[in-house]
Amino acid sequence: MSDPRGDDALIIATFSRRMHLRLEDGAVVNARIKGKKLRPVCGDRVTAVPLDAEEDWLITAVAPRVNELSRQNTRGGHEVLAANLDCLAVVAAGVPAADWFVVDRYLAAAALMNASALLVFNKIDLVDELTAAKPALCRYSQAGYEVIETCADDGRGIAALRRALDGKTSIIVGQSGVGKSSLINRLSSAAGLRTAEISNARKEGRHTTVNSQMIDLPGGGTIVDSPGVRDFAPYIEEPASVARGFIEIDAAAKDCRFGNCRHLREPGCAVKRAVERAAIDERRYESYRRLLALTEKLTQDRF
Ligand SMILES: Nc1nc2c(ncn2[C@@H]2O[C@H](COP(=O)(O)OP(=O)(O)OP(=O)(O)O)[C@@H](O)[C@H]2O)c(=O)[nH]1
Ligand SMILES: [Mg+2]
Ligand SMILES: [Zn+2]
Repeated sequence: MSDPRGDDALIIATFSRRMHLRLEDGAVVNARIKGKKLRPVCGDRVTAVPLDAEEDWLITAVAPRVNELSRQNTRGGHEVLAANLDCLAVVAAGVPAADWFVVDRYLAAAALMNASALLVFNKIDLVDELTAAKPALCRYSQAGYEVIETCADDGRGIAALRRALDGKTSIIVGQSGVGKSSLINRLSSAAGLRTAEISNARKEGRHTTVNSQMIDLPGGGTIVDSPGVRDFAPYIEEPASVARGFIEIDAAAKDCRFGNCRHLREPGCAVKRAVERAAIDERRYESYRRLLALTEKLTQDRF
């Protein structure tokens, strides 16, 4: 029996305005949302009440969030994708070809929401693509990111991935077709997520996963499978915070002459110096500059 004030429940799947909730007693129920203002996402704690003569429950309130993964949309607004996360597992692969700028922006999103981040390079059975990606992967390790190489087909790297996710609430993100759902199916044999071959002609994913859902991992912890993207930019309120999204740039910035250095053309910029002597990867720096420019543009548009 639920008490009249409503159950404290967890959102474990979202289908537009319809949700799956896990109640305190572990039961999973369907739910819809009261009114138009509430926008619960996977990972949200919500208050829900059962409805008379209906199977659905009604979500009446969303608890304050520890953090949220939000994406910028084109008109300066933003959309929350998931909430209350400990870790973002960013997946790339050789096929479809990795877009490292998208990877960078997910890694930045993790840092800015105070979640840990993990770069997963999947499909290492595609040996030529792995060889081609190695220099890029090394630069991420050197910058201080945890990098795990996996093959969802034969299971290589899955134990390391499991250890990295153990006990945490994580989300798996990345381009369509890189193997996010396949990796979760490997991590949990009960997951049974739908996967599909990428298109032959364009070597792109088919956007097989269309909604976010949370899957419990057998060793503890839980992971949200999310729809693949073509592009992603985190929602960032202040351009000054962009540097915090790039851990090696943030570390170098401590030695800049000016506290408000944007690391572009300022004198005494320790970040530019580090790029010049190749201590910071030039492409990562370019990624920082692109995200800063985008954030500045969108911030201006908001006013
Ligand atoms: N060769 C190879 N293929 C893989 C590997 N992992 C996944 N695949 C294949 O890649 C294709 C896409 O896998 P999915 O798991 O559906 O990819 P996804 O990232 O979930 O894609 P979306 O749901 O569209 O975002 C499928 O045909 C998988 O069998 C791998 O390690 N090696
Ligand atoms: Mg998928
Ligand atoms: Zn600087």
